[in-house]
Amino acid sequence: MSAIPLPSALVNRLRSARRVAVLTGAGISAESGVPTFREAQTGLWAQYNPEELATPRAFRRQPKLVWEWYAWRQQRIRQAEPNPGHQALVSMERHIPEFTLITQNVDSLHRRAGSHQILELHGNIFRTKCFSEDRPVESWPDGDEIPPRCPRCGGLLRPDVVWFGEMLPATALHAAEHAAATAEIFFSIGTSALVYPAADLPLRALDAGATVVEINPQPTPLSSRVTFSLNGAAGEILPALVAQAWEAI
Ligand code: BV8
Repeated sequence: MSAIPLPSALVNRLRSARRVAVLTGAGISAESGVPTFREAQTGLWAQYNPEELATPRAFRRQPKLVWEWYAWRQQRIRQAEPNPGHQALVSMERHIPEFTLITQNVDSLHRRAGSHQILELHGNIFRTKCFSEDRPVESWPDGDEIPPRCPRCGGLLRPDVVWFGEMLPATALHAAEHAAATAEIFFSIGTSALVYPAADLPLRALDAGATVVEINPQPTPLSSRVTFSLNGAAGEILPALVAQAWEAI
């Protein structure tokens, strides 16, 4: 039995739930060693504000710098492994008839952990697309030019992530909004709840009468609104929640 005291009302509600939606942010990957989006950047990147680099404007002005920032992040993520928080969500998916995992993360760690129903709201750092055509590019000839160029049109290649000021993928966003509006329980895990429209999803769930649970060691603008605010690390709380809901019986 896990040592972490969790509200029995939540454990019982989760055990009998049929429709659950989960929104994750960078915090769920923190215990895998992937720096969160807003924590201090290290080394070469310490002088840059991620919200300024993750924009089309930054790419137009300094394409090489932005491409190299993403290449550095890709390398950090490749060295990371899914952690017990990611794995607990794989277990949860197995126990819940209608389970939707919505992530703001671009790191593929949920997929590597074994989750299936994943909605990537902000794209994926390991996919590349042409900046001019806005179409995916699977491969391109080796060369010294950074960023590399589109083999179809010669435009610059960029990571297939959603930058600030860019629209989210409509299909994923609509599916996420539907999941938020119909969930019995909505989890907001490891996100500062600052970035829209993702941060709107737990509010939609609240408006629809769902039980909303936040898991975060720090308070966020959402904390005062949720049904249960669990202050701690996702890698500790989620395994305890799954154990108490389905393994302790
Ligand atoms: C949009 C991908 C419509 C790239 C990201 C002006 C002009 C245009 C738009 C706006 C504007 N003003 C505001 C907006 C809207 C803007 C926005 O919300 N801005 C905010 C900052 C106010 N949103 C957008 O631009 C979105 N698009 O609105 O389009 C539009 C179009 C045109 C014109 C007008 C409108 C696009 C948003 C997507 C941006 N891309 N990422 C990349 O990764 O490089 S967002 C970025 O922030 C991250 O990737 C992440 O997805 C997102 C949220 O961050 P978090 O995941 O929450 O991470 P963070 O570091 O903030 O927090 C980590 C949390 O974990 C902390 O709370 C910490 O306590 C916790 N934690 C730490 N350890 C643990 C833990 N929790 C649990 N366990 C632990 N162990």
